[in-house]
Amino acid sequence: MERTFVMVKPDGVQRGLVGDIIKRFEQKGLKFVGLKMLQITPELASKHYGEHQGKPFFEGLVKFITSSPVVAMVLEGKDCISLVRGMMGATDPKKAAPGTIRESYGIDIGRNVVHGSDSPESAVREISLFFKDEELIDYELSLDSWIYE
Ligand code: D4T
Repeated sequence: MERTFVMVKPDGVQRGLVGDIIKRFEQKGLKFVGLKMLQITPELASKHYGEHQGKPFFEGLVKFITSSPVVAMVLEGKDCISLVRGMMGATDPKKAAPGTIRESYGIDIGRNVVHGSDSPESAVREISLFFKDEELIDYELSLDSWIYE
């Protein structure tokens, strides 16, 4: 089983999309092992988006991500990093496949509603940036045998 970090960004929270987005992951069969709302500080934003430092959109990205609360979560499931990336769709909502979260809810690349880790290394890094160990809960889902063969 793999874990990934997912976040409903400020636009998703402001637009009342949290429930719909969480519902998609629940209905897919992914397990929530951590879930919370928080206000991202500029310091946390710079760490999270460190790879984009120096790019033209960096300043706007930090301003946006710190502008209002986000909902952060850790999901667990088989191949869930690529599974969640697929469910979110391409970074630019205009290029996202039909039915994906970003295609369904977004228009501009800088307001693309959700974030999900893009690799196992990013997942480990992002989970530890946003969650303490004690905030992640290990438990069995009784439905697992109806989701996995
Ligand atoms: P995140 O990290 O938000 O899940 O997005 P992606 O992993 O899909 O895409 P990314 O890291 O390349 O971009 C991070 C973040 O920056 C915004 N962005 C990106 C932007 O506003 N303008 C741009 O030109 C790009 C490339 C959108 C997502």
